[in-house]
This record gives sequence, structure tokens and C-alpha cells, in this order.
Amino acid sequence: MTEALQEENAMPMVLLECDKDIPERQRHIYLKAPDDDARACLPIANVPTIPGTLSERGCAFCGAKLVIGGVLKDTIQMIHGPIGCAYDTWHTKRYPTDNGHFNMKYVWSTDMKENHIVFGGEKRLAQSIHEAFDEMPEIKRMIVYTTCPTALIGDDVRAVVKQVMKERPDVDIFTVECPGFSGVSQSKGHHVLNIGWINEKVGTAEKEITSEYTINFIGDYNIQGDTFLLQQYWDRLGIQVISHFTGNGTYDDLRCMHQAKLSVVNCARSAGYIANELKKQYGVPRLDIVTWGFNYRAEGIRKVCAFFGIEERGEQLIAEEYAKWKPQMDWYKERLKGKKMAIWTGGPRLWHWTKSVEDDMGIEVVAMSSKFGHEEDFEKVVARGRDGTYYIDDANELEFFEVLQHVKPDVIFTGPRVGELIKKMHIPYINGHGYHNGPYMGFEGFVNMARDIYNATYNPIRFLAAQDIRDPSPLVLPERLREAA
Ligand code: CFM
Repeated sequence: MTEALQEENAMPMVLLECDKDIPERQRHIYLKAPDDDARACLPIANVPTIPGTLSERGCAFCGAKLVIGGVLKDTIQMIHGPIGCAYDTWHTKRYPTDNGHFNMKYVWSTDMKENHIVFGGEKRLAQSIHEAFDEMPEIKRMIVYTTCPTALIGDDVRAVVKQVMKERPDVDIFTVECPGFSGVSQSKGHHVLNIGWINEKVGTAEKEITSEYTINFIGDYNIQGDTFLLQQYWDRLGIQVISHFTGNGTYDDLRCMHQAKLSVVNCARSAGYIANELKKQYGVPRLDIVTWGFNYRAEGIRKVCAFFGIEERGEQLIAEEYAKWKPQMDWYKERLKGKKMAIWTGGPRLWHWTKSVEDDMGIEVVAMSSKFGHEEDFEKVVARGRDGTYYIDDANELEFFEVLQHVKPDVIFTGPRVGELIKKMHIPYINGHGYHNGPYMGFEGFVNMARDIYNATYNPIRFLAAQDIRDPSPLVLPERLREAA
């Protein structure tokens, strides 16, 4: 080992070869070693991207619209800006609804052009709002978003919205002022929407209470039906979900969040803020759970049931689900044991998954990158993750490739953009955001996830695709693929 390498290995924060011209990146990459004091080694996070690095982050507007607001099933999403802001936050996330996927079919925009930027877009906005409601008379709810250009020219969106609500007393509109440049990543958009909603909309409606056990289920976005699956558990436990924030959720249910006795939080990064405010403003306690993985899911059910004193119901549900799904999970575990995985998503899925795939599938997570997690996310990730694993904040493409050479994963969970590059390297990729064949939450869902990993890692196509067809020697499948072939 060279002296330089020795020195590098001794250092918990790593400067990769590809980053030698932007040495500031060293503070964002941690290689965990046994006995490290992880508190002193956390990658810095939630800070502006360093010029010169090609970030994978999204913008603040995207965090509000694509991640939270756009999931609602009965709400027009009016994007006040150029058409690109609407197009790029439409159709890229898989969150179905039980009313025919209204939210995924349509996108609305004021389609700002140069003359609106020069002369102001308020009239255009009012006209677009009326047009949208006229076109869809059954829809009475809307969220209006500002974008970089309309924020810069100073359109008074709130005044327009107020006027429309006066003219149309049967509609309700919520305004999100969170232009792309207002934060360092999409994380800012989560925050703005959370705080705006609690301050302006929670407490403005009441719904019928049908159970003495009531919750808000927060930070679950029904990716490929996660919410549908988990709703079966709540129903079997006799728990009424007052609001889903926001998977398959409705605008008016979210106005009733104050009525719940407990806020159960899945994605603490995107929606922990509203849970905290519900506690502060309305005294609704917050309980964080993990909904992926057998151990975690069972623990989450136990915690919620303990809160309401219905432990027996919880134990019964867990026993039934284990009986049904554990044998299948164990079949996959047998075959996935020792496989190496990388996770490159937003942030929370790193700490949700690293330990659960290890416990339930025997998989080792060897590299993780978070686009917008904060330091508190890294605290959780590093605490649950393995030694010898890379923990990276806001990684860029070159770093991905360099780290791949070090850790050699069998499968990578990331988005389609990076996924396309990985495919070319003949490494199996699974959509870590929208899933391949989800849902992945809950007991049944985690079996789906294991099945996708099994199919990806045992499929001979990657091996075959890597062969040079001009080579006349006979192909020999590697041993790991022979069983499946
Ligand atoms: Fe929460 Fe999410 Fe995620 Fe997220 Fe996202 Fe996402 Fe994600 Mo993609 S709300 S933070 S902003 S769990 S869209 S459904 S998968 S990056 S780790």
C-alpha cells in the first residue's frame, strides 16, 4: 500500500481521485471504520452544491410539487411559470390513486412566455385558474405554486388567489411560494409546504370520527400502491386514518389533521415538520416508524398499538403476516445472502433500508448517497450502516463511478437517470424511488422488493450483454447465474 493510500485509509473523510480539483468534496464523503466516533465524522449536508460538481439534486419547487402536493387525488396543481417547470414535475413519480389516477393524468401551467415576464403574469394566472376550474367542474381544490421566474418578477399570487376565491365561493386554494432558487435542494420545498399547510389550512375543516383510535399517517406517498397495502393493516387494527400526508390523500382530509390522536411518521425528512407543528399547536403526539422490512414493520405496528392499548390486535396481525410472507422472504434470503447493494436516493431510504435489507435478506449495503438528507439523516444512516461502507452527501456522477470500482455492488437502487448509466456498465439497477414492481412497504411489499433484487441479480442478460459477440470462444455462465438459467 502506498503511503498516500495508507493516509487516505486512515482518514474517515475521503477525497476521491475524481474530486482532486474540488477538494471541498472531501467533507461530504465518509468511509466508516470500526471504532470511529461517528458524531465527529458525519458528512456535512444540506448546504449549497459546490460549483464544479454536477449535482443530482432537484429544486425547491420540485420538493413541494412533485413530492408532496402532486400526490393528492382531488386537487388541481397550478404551476405559475414556464411550461418546463410543469412538465418536469409531471409523470416522473408513480403515485397511483383510487379515483383513476387523476393526479398523474393531468398537469396545469400558466405557460408563461416572454411578454408575461416583461408585463407581469397576474392576469394570466387568474385566467388559468378559472379555466382549470371551468374545465373540471367536479374538482374544487387547487394548489398554486410560484416558480423562479414568477417569484423574480414579483407577481402577487396571493392577491390573485384571494380574488378568485371571492368570485368562486365553492373552491379552496392553497398557495405555495417556494421558487426553485429558494433553497439548496428539494428539501426546502418540503419544509415550505409543511409549514404553510399547518398555518393556513389545518383546523379549517372537521370530519366524522368513526373510531376511538385515530391517526394521521404522514410521509407515505403511495409509491406503486404502498398506501393501499398499508391501509389494509390500519383497517384490520380498527384504526381510522384521518389524513394521509399525502399518499392517495385528499385536500380536505389534510385540513382535519388536528383531529387525530397520533401522528405516525414514515418519511421524517419530507414531513417531520408538520408532525412537529401538530404537536406544538394541537398537542398531537408524534411517533416515527419504518414501514419497509419485517422487523421494522412489526416494531412499528407494536408501537402504534401500544399507544392505543390494543397490543393483542397488533400481535395477531403480525403473526398472520409473518405466517403468510416470511417463508417466501426466507427463500429469497437464502439466495441473496452476502450480495452487495448500493443505495443512491434522496436520503431517508438510506436509513430505512440499510438495516432492513441486511436483517431480512442478508444483503450488505456497501455505498449510500443522499441527495438532500440533513445531518440528522446521516446520524441515522451511519448508526444503522456497516463498517467499510461509503456515506456520501450530494454525490456526483464521477464519484458514483469511482466508488463503484471500490465496492463492486451486485445491485444498485437509484433513479432512472443514473440507472441508465449503470445499465451500460452491466450492473443491475432497480428504481429506488418509483420501484420496479412494488409496492415495497409492509410485509408483502418487502417480498416484492426481494423478488426484484433476485430477478435483477440472477438474470443472465447483464452477463450476456457484457460479452463481445466477435469473440468465438463458447460462453460460460458464471456459477451464480447457473441455478437461475
Ligand atoms: Fe421521503 Fe419519499 Fe425519500 Fe422524499 Fe424523493 Fe421519494 Fe426519495 Mo425520490 S418523500 S425523502 S423527496 S421517502 S421522491 S417518495 S424516493 S428522493 S428517499
